[in-house]
Amino acid sequence: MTDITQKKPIAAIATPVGEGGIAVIRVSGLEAIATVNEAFKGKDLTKQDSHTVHFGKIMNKQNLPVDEVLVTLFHSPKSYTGEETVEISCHGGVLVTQSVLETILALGVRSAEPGEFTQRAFLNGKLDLDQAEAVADLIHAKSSKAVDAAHQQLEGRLGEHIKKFRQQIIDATAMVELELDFIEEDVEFANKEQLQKLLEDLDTEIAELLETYETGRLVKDGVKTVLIGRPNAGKSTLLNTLVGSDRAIVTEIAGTTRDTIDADWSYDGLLFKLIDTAGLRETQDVVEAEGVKRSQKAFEQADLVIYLKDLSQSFTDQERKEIADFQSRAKETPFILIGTKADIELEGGWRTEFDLKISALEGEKIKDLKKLLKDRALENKHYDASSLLVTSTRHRDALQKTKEHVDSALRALSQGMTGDFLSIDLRAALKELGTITGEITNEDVLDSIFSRFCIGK
Ligand SMILES: Nc1nc2c(ncn2[C@@H]2O[C@H](COP(=O)(O)OP(=O)(O)OP(=O)(O)O)[C@@H](O)[C@H]2O)c(=O)[nH]1
Ligand SMILES: [Mg+2]
Repeated sequence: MTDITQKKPIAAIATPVGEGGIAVIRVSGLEAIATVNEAFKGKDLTKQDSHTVHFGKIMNKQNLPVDEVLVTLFHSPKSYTGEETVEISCHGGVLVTQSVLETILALGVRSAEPGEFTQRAFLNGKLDLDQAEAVADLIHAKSSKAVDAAHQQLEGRLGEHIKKFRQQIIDATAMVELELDFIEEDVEFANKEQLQKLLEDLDTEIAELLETYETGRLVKDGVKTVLIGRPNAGKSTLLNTLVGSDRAIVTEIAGTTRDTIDADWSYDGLLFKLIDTAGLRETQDVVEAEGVKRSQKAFEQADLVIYLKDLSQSFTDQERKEIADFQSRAKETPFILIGTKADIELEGGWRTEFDLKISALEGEKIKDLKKLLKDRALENKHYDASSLLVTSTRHRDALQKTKEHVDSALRALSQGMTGDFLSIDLRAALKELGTITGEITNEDVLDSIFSRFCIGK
């Protein structure tokens, strides 16, 4: 662990703003305990052990009580930030909490920026950068699978992989450098095959980790699922059925939905971001035409498309063409063809294969549809709860660049280039890996990462 640097103390309310049983104000930094002690009426906090809790009152400058509180003390380095830390639990009213915070700020403590506690934890070596990012992911997680993925990262599972990759590169570098030492004596590259195998294995392992990103992204951000079809097909009805409330307006008038409507829906731990759209048709109505445009745009960003066909109406040429279009693009965007209004289905068979025929009105096959959505969303993507997923584009980009450098080293090796060429590639690969865990970083990256946090974390 790096040495702990205690910076000037910062403070913030760590619990959500609003009325609650209790609220917590966190103070961290140099002499945080002595500073809070100035406003604390109770035991002398500077004489208490780490990880102890004390009852007392916070008093303002006029020596009037602000609130009765419990303070928890953490001595450096045994705290979240690594610094000396005090957590003040006060009554959970908006005004009370604010007054306690202001009393602490009046002692010369600065208001914390978003994520500043976690940033200090990172700078003090308490967390790797990818773990700090996992803290933000955990806070923002909207489904149980997203929570699982963030936990994996927080436990350091990604960091372990990165450390292993680093070691492999260091081993490769050692082999290359051995060759460099002997170059004047014209020694053959004795370990060429061994080096090649090492780099090839590394290349495969990075590629395997990279492959998890597609699933990781869906798990973390949710599956963008677009409901598409002709006016009156029953899109809004299905959206309402899935989310279990009247989120979208449903009428028998074709062209009811004008704008796209978003709703979050979770199934079996996976978040779906459902998007209901305006029915696809040629129209003179400017508002509806704009809606149709938006439907098409929603489709372009979709992870999954559900095309709904009203089974009480025979196919139009336009519908056949649309379905064929979606089917031809199904490789890039998974596509489900659903027949709706099965309760009033036309007599006579269909030449088209439906994935399912449902009736939202009678609740028929809705369970099967939910399961189908999940299966299709994660189809061809390996997922099991214990597997590590790359969920951030920042990590994916760095892994991709690492792989490019390893590829380039492999090419140099096969072309019989000298060791110094390989060294350049290997050093560049190491550098990329270092950006994931935060050994190598710059302020812009840190700012953008920690600005995602809430104040008080
Ligand atoms: N019988 C029957 N009627 C349904 C079913 N699902 C929807 N409907 C009816 O079909 C009509 C149109 O439903 P909507 O959900 O508004 O259709 P939409 O696809 O959103 O239509 P637009 O917004 O106009 O594009 C309404 O009168 C619904 O009550 C069903 O399963 N069975
Ligand atoms: Mg609608």
